[in-house]
Amino acid sequence: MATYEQSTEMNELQMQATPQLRMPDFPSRCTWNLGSPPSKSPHTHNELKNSPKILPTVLYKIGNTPLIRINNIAKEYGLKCELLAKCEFFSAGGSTKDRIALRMIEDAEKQGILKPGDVIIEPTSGNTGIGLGLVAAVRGYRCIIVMPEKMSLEKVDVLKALGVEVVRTPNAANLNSPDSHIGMAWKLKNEIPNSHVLDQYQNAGNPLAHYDITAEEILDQCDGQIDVLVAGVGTGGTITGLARKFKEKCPNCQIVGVDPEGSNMAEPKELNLTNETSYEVEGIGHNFIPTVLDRKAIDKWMKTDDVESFAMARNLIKKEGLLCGGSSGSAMHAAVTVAKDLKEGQRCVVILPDSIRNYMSKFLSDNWMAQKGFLRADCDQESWRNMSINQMKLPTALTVLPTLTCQDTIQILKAKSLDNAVVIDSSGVVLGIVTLGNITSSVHDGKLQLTDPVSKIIYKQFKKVSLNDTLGKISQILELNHFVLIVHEQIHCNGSGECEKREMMHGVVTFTDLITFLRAKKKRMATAEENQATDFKN
Ligand code: P1T
Repeated sequence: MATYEQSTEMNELQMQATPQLRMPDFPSRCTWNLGSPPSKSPHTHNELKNSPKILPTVLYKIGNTPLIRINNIAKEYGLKCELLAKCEFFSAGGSTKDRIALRMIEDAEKQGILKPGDVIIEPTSGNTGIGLGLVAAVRGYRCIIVMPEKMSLEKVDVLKALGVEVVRTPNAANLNSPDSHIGMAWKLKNEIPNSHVLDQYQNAGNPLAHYDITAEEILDQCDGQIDVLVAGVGTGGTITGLARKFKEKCPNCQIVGVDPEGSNMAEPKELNLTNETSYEVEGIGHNFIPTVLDRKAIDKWMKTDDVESFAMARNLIKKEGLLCGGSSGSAMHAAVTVAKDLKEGQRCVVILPDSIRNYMSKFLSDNWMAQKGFLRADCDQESWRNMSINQMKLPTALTVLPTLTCQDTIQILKAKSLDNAVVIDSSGVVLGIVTLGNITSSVHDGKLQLTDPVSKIIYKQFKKVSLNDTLGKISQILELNHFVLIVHEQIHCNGSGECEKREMMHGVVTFTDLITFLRAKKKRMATAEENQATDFKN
């Protein structure tokens, strides 16, 4: 059993007596030694408990996450071993950090540090914040979360929904600066009475939550047989807690830490040499060594980059149905590399720390991936995004007045083999668009009469772009708008020599237009490839 010199008294000291900034890379004074008896531990230890049938609060749904076999990806990489994912996104707050949030709060409550009505402040990349916000909501604490700007808006929105106050800090702020997320948290702690920074970077409850519970769950799920464990490293709490327990209970298990390119935590330090200065994957990597990270417990480090991490996270969603986040992709990418050397009957466990919920507007979005240059070059999606609208060769747009009846509009559209018409008022201002499909289905459903004017069924949400804009931009706009109006500028001069710029409508693009164009393009490319292959054979 582990012993940690970084005792509860030390935490109390940190939180109350010395309210100035506590550096997150303060050297660890933990005295954990392999084989030291539980009686020597200065900490309380929690045990795995069976879940009651009716849960008293949502906090009982923290942890106890499933271990799920990875089938299709393992086959794709030709792995002989068993690949298993510890799916932490099934926890109540959606991440592995729920566990440490509960543990740190319960420890502080037991020590009498945290009292009803107190304020919890925490620097975090977001998930610890959501975990703390969840516990704070149930237990009635005020919670302030300090988070670098890099972290997703989805996390901010979840935090706000939990009633948490969110403070954003610049990404580039130096660790020692009061503007960094850690510096700002301690600054706020100094200003706000009865506030506490539980401090995941130094709090012994962080690795202990994983030593006591997560590790025991995995050992139980694997009947004690684990050959390799792979986990991303942020504070290092997860990997340190797991590694220490595994060193005691399955000592042959190799512990692999995953560190993103641009971070400096991996060893040997040559591994960290790179031109990358920043990375988009959230939650892992730092340019300091957190106090709670025990690098001696890690047998091997692997570096991962954004492209391979997000590609693998998308693969986990697409091929295994696991709705995980970006750092899960980093860990799984490292895992499939390490697991290639494992034999049949061996087992590799990978930690998937959080959920896609945190990244809906980020790596789940093709547009975001394309803008960041993360879509692989061999992916057709990237090439079309850079094409200009000009290349779509749009048909001349048909314009109709809002007073035209639905019946007449249907007839005109059919006669001209068009799918939509732009509705303009008598002065030429664009009011919106009507589509053949929407008019006919609305008439069919009885929501509209053939004699009604088309003004009743206009799609009004649109944005303007110029002919030189890209299809990538169009597709992004079409995610939130009914259509895109393509305009070009003209200089109009009247008889008295006064000139003004006027926007002239060139055409419209709907989602259907874009899809039809892309399908046709794909077909043309396939035919060209086939012809090339035939020529080659001949
Ligand atoms: O902190 P650690 O136990 O090393 O877990 C790393 C990690 C991996 N993946 C994601 C998505 C994470 O959010 C984290 C760690 N997160 C924080 C440190 C935080 O404040 O949320």
